[in-house]
Amino acid sequence: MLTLHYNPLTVAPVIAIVLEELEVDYTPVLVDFRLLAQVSPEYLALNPKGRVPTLETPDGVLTETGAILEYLAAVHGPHLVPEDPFQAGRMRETMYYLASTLHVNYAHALRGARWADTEASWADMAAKAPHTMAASLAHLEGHLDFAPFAIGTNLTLADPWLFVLAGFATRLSIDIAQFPNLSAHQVMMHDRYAVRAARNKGMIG
Ligand SMILES: N[C@@H](CCC(=O)N[C@@H](CS)C(=O)NCC(=O)O)C(=O)O
Repeated sequence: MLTLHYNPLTVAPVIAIVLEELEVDYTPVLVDFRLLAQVSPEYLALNPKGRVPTLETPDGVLTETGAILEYLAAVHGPHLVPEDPFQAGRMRETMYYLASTLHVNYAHALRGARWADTEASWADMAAKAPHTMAASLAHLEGHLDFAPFAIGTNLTLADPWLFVLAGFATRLSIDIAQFPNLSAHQVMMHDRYAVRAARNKGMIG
């Protein structure tokens, strides 16, 4: 049995969507940030980074969205990784970009205290975040296939991740309509059965 520790307003819904895609049974456990549950001793024992998502598996505990996705694909759904090595490389290129650049750009709007100590610095980072986030989205808009999926004609691990993180744009008052490919991808993913299933369980904020 799998247990997913998540918060609906974060990147964690990516994992819920993939679990729904794969029709794998799992137990969702809400990590309530309002109660600072992510830094409770119980949660830190599971994930010392104090972040979501965390997945408890029969093999042990996994953290990091990309690592969890790769595990789920390897165990339950190899079809979510392109067979062609180059296309698989492009999928991971996208995933690493989402994790290390776009998500970090977004976090500067809300989590300045990770990087600086003064309120002026936080305000400066928050003011810059919509610009760096929009630049990341523009990059993805121009470089992914959208055929109709991010990498080619089949859903891959990159799609739910792209869907969730590009969806954060509106929180920074970025008009996603300026990116027609990303907009169409958002609409397509929003209506997918797995996304609706995760949403119905309250796992997507
Ligand atoms: N690199 C991690 C990032 C995880 C992460 O930063 N999660 C955020 C929410 S999107 C979090 O748990 N933040 C809690 C906090 O900062 O207290 C991943 O991709 O899984």
